[in-house]
Amino acid sequence: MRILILGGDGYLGWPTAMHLTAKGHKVAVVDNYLRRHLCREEDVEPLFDVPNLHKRADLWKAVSGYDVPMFIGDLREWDFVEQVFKDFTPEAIIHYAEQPSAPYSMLNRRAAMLTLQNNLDVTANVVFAVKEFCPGAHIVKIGTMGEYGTPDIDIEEGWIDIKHKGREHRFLYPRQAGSLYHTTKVMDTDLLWFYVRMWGIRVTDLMQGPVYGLITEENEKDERLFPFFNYDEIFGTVLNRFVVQAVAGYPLTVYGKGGQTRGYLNIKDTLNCVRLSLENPAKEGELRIFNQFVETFSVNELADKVQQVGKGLGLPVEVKALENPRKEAENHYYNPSHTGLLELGLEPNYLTDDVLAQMMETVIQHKDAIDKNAIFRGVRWE
Ligand code: UPG
Repeated sequence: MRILILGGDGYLGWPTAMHLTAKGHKVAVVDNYLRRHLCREEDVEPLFDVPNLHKRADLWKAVSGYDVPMFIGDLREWDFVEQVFKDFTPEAIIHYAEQPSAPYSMLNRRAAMLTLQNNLDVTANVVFAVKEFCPGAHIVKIGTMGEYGTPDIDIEEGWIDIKHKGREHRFLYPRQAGSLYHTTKVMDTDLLWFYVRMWGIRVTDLMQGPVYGLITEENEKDERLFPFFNYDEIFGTVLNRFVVQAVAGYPLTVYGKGGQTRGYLNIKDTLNCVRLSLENPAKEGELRIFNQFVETFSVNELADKVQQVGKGLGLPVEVKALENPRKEAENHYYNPSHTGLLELGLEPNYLTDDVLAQMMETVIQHKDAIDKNAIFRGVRWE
């Protein structure tokens, strides 16, 4: 399949490019280095130096023999979008090209506007490009479990049947996101659903939970192919942060009561979920939604696991509850369903002690590169 990866330089984008080429697909990547640029601006660099996309593609070619052609540019600009889609004519598009951080979106007005404009403009341009240059192509969009928030009832997989005054109708499951970033994902879903109804495009929206990890089948023998590994407050996801904190001797930053529960997955599972969605596409005129995670944990449970495994490696890990800089429920009901991807054949990689220990051992080798000042600055939601 000819697959175009938008946001192909990112934490998930580059590992996806390697994975799909290794599985026999023809892949091209697009990126404008927004993530790198924002990390530099906020002085929160990832743990490992990451070569630019040209160098990553050369490295991957030398290791695997596969080509990954690339387009460097901004998908908010229609001329660039036109050039990319005309040149590559994809059969499927993976859309990761968004500002991905909730704390970044809450920093200030400028960051909020960048998040809104970037995320919505790119999503709209993708829809217009598919209609004009490759009708029938399948859009696989990364959404977030954060679109649903934490309602006091079970979370369904995208849709809910509502009975009202004796009649029944199927609607998108109610969404109530907890940051502006997560809200842009809700808006993306609405935009896609609108054009599914109007133009019959085919879309899979993957409601993903926080991802952890850095090792995949494709990069395990060569660290130069590792993804961005952010551990800072803005771009790092919670478990990646806790692992780095454990190694740095920095008390684990549990926000508030720590009962915040989310659905988590290993980066290896992200790659498999995306590939399974591509290889079993949505139908024309369908918005298919999967909840993309494999197990749920509270923040306290994650901190306990990191503490236990850290102790086993001789790390004296402390946990410190901080006043929560976010506005979110700290004790809540959480029971989201997640059967769709399992039915497509996903074989989950669970968070075992061995998996955590392997992450910690990798980070220990780069302990000197950890910048403790980036770990917590207190970006408040207010
Ligand atoms: N949390 C802490 N301490 C920390 C960091 C986070 O307690 O040091 C809590 C946080 O308050 C939240 C939970 O951990 O309740 C998860 O936070 P985080 O891992 O930062 O996830 P999100 O803010 O939900 O965002 C990540 C990705 C985003 C993706 C989303 C999927 O950044 O791109 O859409 O996970 O849920």
